[in-house]
Amino acid sequence: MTVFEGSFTQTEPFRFALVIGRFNDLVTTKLLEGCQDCLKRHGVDTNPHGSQVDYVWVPGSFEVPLVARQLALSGSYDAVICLGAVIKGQTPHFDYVSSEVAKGISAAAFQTGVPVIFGVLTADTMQQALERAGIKSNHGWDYAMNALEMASLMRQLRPNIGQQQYSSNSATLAGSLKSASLNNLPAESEEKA
Ligand code: INI
Repeated sequence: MTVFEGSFTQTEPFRFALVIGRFNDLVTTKLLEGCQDCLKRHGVDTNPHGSQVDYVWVPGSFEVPLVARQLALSGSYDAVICLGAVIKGQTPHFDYVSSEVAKGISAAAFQTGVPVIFGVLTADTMQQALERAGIKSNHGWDYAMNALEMASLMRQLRPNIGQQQYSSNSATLAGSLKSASLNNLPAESEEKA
């Protein structure tokens, strides 16, 4: 029998997409910095003009799952990292946004088979959010670690992916997104073949 676990050392072949909510961008830009710092220090080229990381900005956390799912469907990425900050206010908006984004991100991963990292901070106050986005620690770093580990693990669990190298439906993101649909997912039988 075998023990499978992700490593953090062989990051050269990985490609990541980051989806970032602009709402509360004081926090999300800090999460992004932490995330980039971690990826960089593990050998990932985080330059937006490079070949390993693409960045997509959306209005707020509520929009993150739709875009994350579309990116995962493109077949172009080993993991999609979702960054957002939902902060409790005087209205129930917080509850709607936070519950939908959590469900949506989970669904995007399940529906596509691509790791979609839940990097959406929920906090009672802006102060609390900032403490987790750089003042005390930066959860952006942790989300990047989760992405690296899951990317590595999924390659081991689906060894074919190494040879396919995103070839199923994507040469470029633009091209792949046009054709992305659930139909592009490999059938269960193909995956095992
Ligand atoms: N979006 C966030 O990312 N964080 C929040 O705290 C937030 N609150 O509290 O309103 C928020 N709202 C915007 C939402 O994500 C959508 O962008 C908007 O509702 C349009 O669909």
